[in-house]
Parts: sequence; C-alpha cells; structure tokens
Amino acid sequence: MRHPERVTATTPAPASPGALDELERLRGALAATELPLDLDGAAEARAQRTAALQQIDDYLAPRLANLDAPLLAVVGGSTGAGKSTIVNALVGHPVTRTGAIRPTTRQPILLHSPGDREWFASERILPGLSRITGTRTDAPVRSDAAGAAPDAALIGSVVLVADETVPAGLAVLDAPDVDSIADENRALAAQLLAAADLWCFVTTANRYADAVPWRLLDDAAARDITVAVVLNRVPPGAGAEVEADLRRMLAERGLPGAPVFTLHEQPLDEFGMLPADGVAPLRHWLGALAADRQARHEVARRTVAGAVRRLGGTAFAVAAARDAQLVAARGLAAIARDEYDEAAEAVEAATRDGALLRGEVLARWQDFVGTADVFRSMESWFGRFRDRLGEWFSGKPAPVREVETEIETGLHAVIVNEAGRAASAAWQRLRTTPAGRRLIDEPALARESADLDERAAALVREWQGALMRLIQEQAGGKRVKARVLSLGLNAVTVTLMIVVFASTAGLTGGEIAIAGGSAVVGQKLLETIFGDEAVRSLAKQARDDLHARVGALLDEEYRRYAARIEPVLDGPDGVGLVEAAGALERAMGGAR
Ligand SMILES: Nc1nc2c(ncn2[C@@H]2O[C@H](COP(=O)(O)OP(=O)(O)OP(=O)(O)O)[C@@H](O)[C@H]2O)c(=O)[nH]1
Ligand SMILES: [Mg+2]
Repeated sequence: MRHPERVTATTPAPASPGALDELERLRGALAATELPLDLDGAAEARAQRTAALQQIDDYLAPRLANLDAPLLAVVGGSTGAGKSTIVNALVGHPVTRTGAIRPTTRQPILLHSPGDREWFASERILPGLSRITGTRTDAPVRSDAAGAAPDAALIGSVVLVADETVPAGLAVLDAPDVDSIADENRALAAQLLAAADLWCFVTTANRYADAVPWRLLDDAAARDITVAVVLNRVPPGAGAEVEADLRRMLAERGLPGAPVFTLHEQPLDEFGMLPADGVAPLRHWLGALAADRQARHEVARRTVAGAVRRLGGTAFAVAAARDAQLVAARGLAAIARDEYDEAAEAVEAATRDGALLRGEVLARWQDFVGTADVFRSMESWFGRFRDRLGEWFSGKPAPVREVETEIETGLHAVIVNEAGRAASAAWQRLRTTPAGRRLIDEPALARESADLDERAAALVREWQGALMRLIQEQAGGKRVKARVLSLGLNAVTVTLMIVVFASTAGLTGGEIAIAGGSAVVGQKLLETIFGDEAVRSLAKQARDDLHARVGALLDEEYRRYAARIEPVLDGPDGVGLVEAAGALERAMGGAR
C-alpha cells in the first residue's frame, strides 16, 4: 500500500544460483516417470508426483527465480471457520463473499496491492489457474462480493482484486475450505496451500481440534512453513483457556512459534463485517512482515527449503515406485516369455520324438518300405525299390500326398495347440496380480491370434518350400540330380521330413520299431542319394529352419503380451530422479 512500485522495480533476487536449473531437471525427471502399473503404493506415489509437479509450477520455480516477489499468504481452514469474513475484515470492506451456505468460497480470491499486480496477473505463479480481474463497486453489498459458487466457465480460475489496503509485498488469498464436501474444493485448497509462502490458518473455538486441519498443520510443520493461526469465534470469557489449549497443541505438533490471533465471538454488522479492530493484530503482523524485506526473504526461503526437502522425499518415493514398476513389468514379461518359450520347446519336442509320425503316417510308410532287412546293399536296394518308390510317391491315389498331408496336419496342429496353450497359461498367470489384471485386460489374449491357424499353415508350406530348395541345392551333381528326379522332389522332401521328425526317437514300445525303422529306411534312402555327411547336414538344416520359423511365429504371439507390458518399461528408471533430487539439494545447500 505504501510503495506500490517497489516490488517490480527491484531486480529479482534468485534464491540460489543454479538451483533453478536443477529444479527444472528434477521436474523433467519427475514428469518422465510413469507409474502405470497398479502396484501397492503406486496410487500414492502417483499422487505425490502430481502434487510435486504442481507445486514446482505453482510455487517453487517462480519463487526460486525471484525471492523478492511479493509473498502469498493463503487463508485456509475448515468450512465456515470465518476465512472470508476475516479477509473482508483485513481489508475493511466486503470483497469476498461470506455465507451460511457451506461451502461458500469455491473460487480463490487473491487480494493484492495495486503495485503487485504484474506479479500476480502474470502466470508465473499458479499457471494452471486463469486470471479473472475482479473490480470492486463502491456500494459494499454482499451480493457483489466475489468468490461465491462460480459458473462453470470460472472454475479453474483465480479472481485478482487490487486493493489499496493490502500492503505491497504481501498478497492475501481467500481459499476454499480444506475439509470440503466438494472434492474440487478440497483439491484446490490443498493446491493453494502448497503454493503459499505462508499460511493464515483459521479455526474456531469449537473446531480447533478437528482432524483434517491438523493433518494440514502437520504438513506445514514438516515443511517448516510459516503459519499464523487465527482462533475465531471464541466465546466471551473462554479465550485464555482455549488459546492455551491450542498453543499446547501447536507446540506438540511442531509449530511452537506460530503466532495465534484470537478473535472473540461478536455480532457482525449489516454487511456481515466484523468490527475492524478485531483483526488489527493480524493486520499489523502481516503489514510488518510485508514491510521487512529481510523477513519476507526469510519466510520465502524457509518455505522453499521445506518444499525442496519434501520434493527430495517425493523424488525418492517416486524413484522407488518406478523401480518397483520396472521389476514388476519385467516379471510380467518374463511370465509371458516363459509360456511361449515352453510352447517353442513343446513344438520342438513333438518334432523330435516321433510324435508326428504316429499312426497312419507310419503305417503307410511302413507298408511301403517294408523292414530294414530288405536292403542289405543300399545300391541294390535303391535299384530294386526305385521304381516302387517312384510309383508309390507318384502313384494314385497319391499316397505320398497323404503322408505329406498327414505330416503337415500334425505339425500344424502342434503349433496351433501350443500357441493356444501358451496364450491361455500366460493369461491366467499374468492375471493373478492386480497389476497384471489391469494391464492384461483383453480377453482375446487368452487365445491364440485369430489368424494363427492360417499363419501356421503358411509356416508349414513355407518350410516345405525351403526343404525343396535345400534338396535342390544339395543335388548339385549329375548322379544325385538324377536320383532325386527319379524319385520325384516331393518324395525326397517327404522322406526328409520323416527323417527330421524321427531323428531322435523318443517313442515307446512298438512305436520305436516302426518309427525307428521308418527313420532308418528314410535315412538310408537319403544317404543313398546324397551321402551320409550331406544327409546329416540336410536334416540339421531342415530342423533348424523349422525351429527358427516356429520360434518367429510364437514370438509374434508373445508380442501381443509384450505390446501391453513393454510400454511400462519405456522411459527412465528411478536413478535419474534420485540424482536430480541430490543435485537440487546440493545447489540449494550451496546457497544456504
Ligand atoms: N456472528 C459471527 N458470525 C461469524 C463470525 N465469523 C464468521 N461468521 C459467520 O459464519 C459464516 C461463515 O463465515 P465465512 O467467512 O463465509 O466462512 P468461510 O471460512 O469463508 O467458509 P467457506 O468459504 O465455506 O470455507 C458466515 O455466515 C459468517 O457471517 C463471527 O466472528 N461472528
Ligand atoms: Mg469463504
């Protein structure tokens, strides 16, 4: 009021050189830290992170940039405690609406000295709230007062009222009730208190022991923020006793130095105004603080230091929560990976233990090749059986096609079954935890992909195509080429498939003889064509190629789960956050 130009004329005094940069870094690290999984404590860490980001923007960053900027005293407290009445009494006329309907104040009213307008009108502090400039009419009627239930367009705004009776260097904000039945009021009150340099805490003789206000006062004590307590509506005669009790509580709760301003219950005038002299001590206290640059710095510095300390704690908590998310997400991914690895192994086992050569396939093959003792000499065996082989493989009703089809069908079924089993097992295991349940919420994941059937069929076809190419590549020499041609490429391919699928017999009982025999015959046949070494290499390449294809297909299936889990893993771990908090503390400490 006395020196309206003073604040903006002074060169901004940064609190600590370098601290602002470190704060920005910490802000970036906090903003980048996502906690999407619903782990124990995640909701709390998320709320802490949101509140910290908000406080950095609303208060810490602008205050660190300029310790000289006017202080913001937020008048907070329970609903109906008389906050608005006291603010009106401080300025000496009704500015902010008081009322019998709870809650009355829904929109924050910020009263500042006209000279401090620039600071509060800019969006350096509380950038999330838009500014509405309030004008005061001369007629002091209560209906003109600001702060009543705003219409929808005004929600998320702060009303700025320039008032000559407010001292330069210290603005007063009439906040909504901290214990509001309206969620948005409570949230806004908490946001405003987090953006305050100091609190004027209003309570009443009846309600000073209420739990909600004390939770906020505990928080103020922990942050070392300057608190003035207004004890309102004290019945005549009860002042000393109530005030002593309140002071005792304040001392116990870590606020021994908080000044207490007691206001006796008294009738209000026709405009709902308290007699002006009642709040004179509070007005004087605020005025003295506003006038003393050092004292203002000290108040702001303490509040900033407390907020930074709190921010450090938040950074550690969020970092720990982040690391827990990474561990949990990796665990979820490992579960899905595990099921699909198991599926790949099961397919591999089925292609190794002769399981694909059971029943009909073997019977037909066996019918044809007879027993191992039919070929004592391979060359003569080949000569003898070539025609029969060729006939069989190309004959009608094309038994080679039937064997081929049966092998194809068996291989296809194994792949599809295993993909289905893995999908269902992964679904069930992942959903045993709340975090997994939330993340893996698409029922289609419990089954193999809708087009897996087709893709598995394509895989089998493509593998056979690759086998044919392999055989053609092997059949370089004239003699070999001739033999392959004499049997037919299809027949040789089917034989190679049989050799691949029976190569490590895991069959039992009679099947051993049959499958083993079949494989032996197939093996001999191929050896006769290509030579021992080449057959071993062909079988190995064929098997490796199949497993690579099956692996790739199952990997695509696994990706459906990974696509849900991996976004959690994107972004940094908690280390950067902890480092940034440490750097900020050092930058702050250096200036202290
Ligand atoms: N008689 C009397 N009435 C008071 C006094 N202080 C507040 N009141 C009345 O109590 C009611 C609530 O006062 P407000 O100032 O609106 O309370 P508030 O804390 O701003 O309430 P919210 O904005 O809802 O959080 C109003 O009807 C006031 O007139 C007082 O000292 N004496
Ligand atoms: Mg109010």
